[in-house]
Amino acid sequence: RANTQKRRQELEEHLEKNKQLKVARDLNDEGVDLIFSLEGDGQILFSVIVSSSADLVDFLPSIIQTLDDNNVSMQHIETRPAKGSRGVDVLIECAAEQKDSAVAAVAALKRAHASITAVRMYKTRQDPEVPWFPRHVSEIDKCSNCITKYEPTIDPRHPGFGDEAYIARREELNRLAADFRYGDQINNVEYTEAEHDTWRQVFEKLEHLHVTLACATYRRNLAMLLEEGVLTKDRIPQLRTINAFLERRTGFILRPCSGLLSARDFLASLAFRVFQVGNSGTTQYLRHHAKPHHSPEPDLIHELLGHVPMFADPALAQMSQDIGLMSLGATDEQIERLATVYWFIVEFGLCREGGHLRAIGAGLLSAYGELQHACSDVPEHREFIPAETAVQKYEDDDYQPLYYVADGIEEALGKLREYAAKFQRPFSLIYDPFTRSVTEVRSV
Ligand code: HBI
Ligand code: FE
Repeated sequence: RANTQKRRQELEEHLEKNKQLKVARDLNDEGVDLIFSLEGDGQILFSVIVSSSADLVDFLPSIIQTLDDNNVSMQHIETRPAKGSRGVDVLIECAAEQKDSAVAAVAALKRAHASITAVRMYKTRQDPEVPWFPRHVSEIDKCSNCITKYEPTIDPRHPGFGDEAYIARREELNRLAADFRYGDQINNVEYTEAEHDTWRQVFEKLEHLHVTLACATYRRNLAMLLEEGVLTKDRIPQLRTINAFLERRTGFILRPCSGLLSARDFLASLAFRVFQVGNSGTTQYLRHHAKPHHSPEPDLIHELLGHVPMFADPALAQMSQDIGLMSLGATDEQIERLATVYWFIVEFGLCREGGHLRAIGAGLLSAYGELQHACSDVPEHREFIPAETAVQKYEDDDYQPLYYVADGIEEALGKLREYAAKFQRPFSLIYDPFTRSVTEVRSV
């Protein structure tokens, strides 16, 4: 049966090809140079160059009329003196809803006016504008555009709103991060005793919850981080120390940034296994004890206690990089979708282990209030399906009312790769881990 189906398909393809050849022959018989074969469904864009020996005023109206009669619309028109001989060339960019009307219109152009000497039909180059994207890890220097959201200087929702000392400290740390360039050694930051103390308090509080609510991967990696002395309960670690560990595990490296980045810039760095971390002061976490929501902006506790143990996992690292690679040169709409997938899986994802819900998302693993909420039966839980997750609205100002659940990290990675295969982009990218660069591959 499979064989019959295959033969039928071959036959259909053969017929389809011959039909196109016939179209080409018919047009050539009409004296039209057809530079391509018409194929595919949906709107077709094409260009024609009409050459005439007459004055523009004499034959232009008949061209316009002919296109209109055949349901072809004009999108652009320009004229120039014909090469070598007397007369004019008219270039018209056209759009047709149907292949047949395009063919009929072009054939009719040849007969539209006695003065028309040649008609040539071209495929319009359809290069949509591809936004700039980094090709090498060093170009992440250009991906540090911060967006203004949840600023403690202007936003009363920020726990540090109105706290002068906190705002000054935050500015100081952000300035240090903003000066960072590829290849620089990361500055060590001197934290105050109060900041270390906040770190310890949050660490201890989370530690208890992680026993029952963090996924096995997180617990295993956190144990390793503690055992190797990379993370300690009573001192805030330095990024350099963390990087030495992460680079060995998955090749991910942390790079300081000065706050909340645009989704495009943030995702682009993931393509190179670079994670841009905000390191605003930790002091405000004390206030979170009263209102234990997740932090409104990326801060060290979230980055280091939430993300780092997860980035040490090969499957999660790969999934983050895949999302990053998909984001390079993507449209704004695609960026929005990828940011949403990232949000629901890397930040707020859950998985099932032994019949229980466990957190894999860093936004949950670093926020004891939301961690308990997410794993309780209060919010809605849905199966993680990237294409559906990508278009779900999310809450970034309060607990999520809805969480996505994967069978595990590897299963989530598998689904993401299926989604990636269907992701439309006019080129594909090859990532070279040896040079940390991407190369564009275009099909002609
Ligand atoms: N910027 N520094 C930083 N850290 C994030 O976690 C982050 C960001 N910008 C955008 C963003 N996250 C979200 O839009 C993700 O869903 C992509
Ligand atoms: Fe995060």
